[in-house]
Amino acid sequence: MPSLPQAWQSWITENLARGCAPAEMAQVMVRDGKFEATLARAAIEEARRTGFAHLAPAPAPQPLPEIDTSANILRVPDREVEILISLRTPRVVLLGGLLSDEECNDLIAYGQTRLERSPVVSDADGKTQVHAHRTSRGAMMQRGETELVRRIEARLAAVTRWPVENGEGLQMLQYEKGNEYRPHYDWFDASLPGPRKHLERGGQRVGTIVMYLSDVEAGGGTSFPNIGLTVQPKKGSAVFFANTDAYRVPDQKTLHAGEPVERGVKYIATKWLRERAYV
Ligand SMILES: O=C(O)CCC(=O)C(=O)O
Repeated sequence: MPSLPQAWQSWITENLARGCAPAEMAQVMVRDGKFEATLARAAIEEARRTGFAHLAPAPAPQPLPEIDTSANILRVPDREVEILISLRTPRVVLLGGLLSDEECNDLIAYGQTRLERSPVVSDADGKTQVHAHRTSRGAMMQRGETELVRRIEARLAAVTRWPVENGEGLQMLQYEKGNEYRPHYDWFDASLPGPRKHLERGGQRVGTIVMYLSDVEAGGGTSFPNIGLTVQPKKGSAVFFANTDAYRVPDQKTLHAGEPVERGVKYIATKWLRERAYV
């Protein structure tokens, strides 16, 4: 571990000796030490190889939701979806025509009747709470709640090659003028007691799909401040991003925000994908 300060080298060896999980250690190093995830993982790996090989086998890369971006059209059983932009690190894919206009309108009409202020997860106890950082209103749906929801979920599973069972329920969200979701991560921070509780059911949120159900006259883009990217809402399109790498280390580059809507109303549906079945 020659390129790592002595204090961090000691921290790694002590935590490995205590039996801490390498993925969580890498997460702390990225967050608190501002190390690149690859360097953090390599340093932990080296420490395991040299001094702690007997404690646990080296972690193997795990599957992630993934979209085939080898062509400009992705054919799934019930639709042809356009591949508009594909970024490798962080993994971000912009999809065109994922939903039809009718599907967008029907999902809005269905969710519209039961909108409530959208919550965030408390760092302290994991309960959901209303917060000034998230001012949209939304409708939480059960997985498979209607034929339309089932159709969309099956399509998302085909597009991302990720089981329907690993998905949380769809959320339909409405942002009126001034509403926003300030920069945040979708992955759960295992070092905080509240988010850690959410990992018990289905594991980490390894992927996110934001589907745009409406155009927006001004504002309301989904921005990724750490990579200088903003996706403007276009009815029927969607942005997918992977929240962790294949070692389940959360990706700091996935910081993202729903920018304030300036004119018009923004409607989206979001889908969070877990590492295991979400039951
Ligand atoms: O409103 C958006 O564009 C992004 C939504 C979002 O960040 C989320 O639901 O996690």
